[in-house]
Amino acid sequence: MSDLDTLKQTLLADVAAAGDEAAIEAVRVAALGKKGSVSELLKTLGTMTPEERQTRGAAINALKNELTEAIAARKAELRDAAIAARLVAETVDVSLPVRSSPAERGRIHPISQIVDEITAIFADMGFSIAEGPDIETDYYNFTALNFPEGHPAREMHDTFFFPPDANGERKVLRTHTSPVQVRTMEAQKPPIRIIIPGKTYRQDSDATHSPMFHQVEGLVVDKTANVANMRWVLEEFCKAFFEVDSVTMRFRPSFFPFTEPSFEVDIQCDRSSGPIVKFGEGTDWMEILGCGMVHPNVLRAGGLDPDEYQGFAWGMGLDRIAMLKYGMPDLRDFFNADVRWMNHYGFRPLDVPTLFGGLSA
Ligand code: 2NM
Repeated sequence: MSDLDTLKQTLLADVAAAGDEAAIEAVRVAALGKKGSVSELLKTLGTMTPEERQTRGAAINALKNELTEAIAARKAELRDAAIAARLVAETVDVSLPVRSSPAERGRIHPISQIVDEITAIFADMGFSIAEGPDIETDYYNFTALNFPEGHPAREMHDTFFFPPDANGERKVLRTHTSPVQVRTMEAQKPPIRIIIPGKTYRQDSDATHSPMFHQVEGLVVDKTANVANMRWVLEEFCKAFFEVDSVTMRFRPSFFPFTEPSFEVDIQCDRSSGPIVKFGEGTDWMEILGCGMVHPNVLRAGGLDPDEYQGFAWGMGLDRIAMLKYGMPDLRDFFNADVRWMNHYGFRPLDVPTLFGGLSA
């Protein structure tokens, strides 16, 4: 075999063995580059006799042409293979299910849903929302609300106290949202129609009590507000909230420092059909809220003259109501941040409660 045949065999084997586009380019440079093996042979053409050039020269040129073609063909092959591999790797299976958006997967906590429902009901009656700080002064949480110093009702609330500050003042975690009513009376002229949803705190923890819980309170102040108005507002609220056409309510005399007279309100219900209570009918009574006419001392604390203005107010705990409305057995589950519980009891973010849509539709 001639030296040219041997070189050709070697180079064609290299071409066939090149596994990617970089490898085939390396083969090309080694053979046909400036100092490549075939290029070196081509340089010898000038030193040949005319006879040599016709035989050996032609053979060298044939080798060059054959090799050039082989390299081009292998290059094309490798490029096609690379494209085919990319197409396989980058395939999108359009028949796979789409992952749902965060707005679909997320859930509204039942307490937030209840607040939204209650807000929708009272907004429809012309109330606005008021809010205030969770950390309150002793004055707004107790004194302004007609809890005298040393009054046993201060202990009744099982208050969380902060350590005294530099001035000896001891802040508290508010035990009710009522401080917001006083702050609103100070800031705003009657007529006042507000509801106050928020977190409240008392040292108490079992299946039906959490040290952090939720209230919605309400306040109406004008020149003629009276018990009959209060009764109508609360009845309309209960019908809308429990989604029934009529309710039977019972007002029992009670005591709160901030109202006089004071009442506890029961609603007729039916507990015979399991954990979800039916409201508005049946033979049982369930306490759902406290209310009363705002005490003159509280109006005074709010900067209002009790001989000119009168008001009524009420308060209800949301957590227990949510448990009863949605059939949840243990209050402590509310605040465990367990995603399985949220998926079961939570509400879809885009199902916003409205009165015209039916609250829970
Ligand atoms: C209740 C029951 C009865 C109430 C009173 C006031 C204020 F500040 F206006 F006097 N706010 N909330 C009130 C009255 C709250 O919760 C069971």
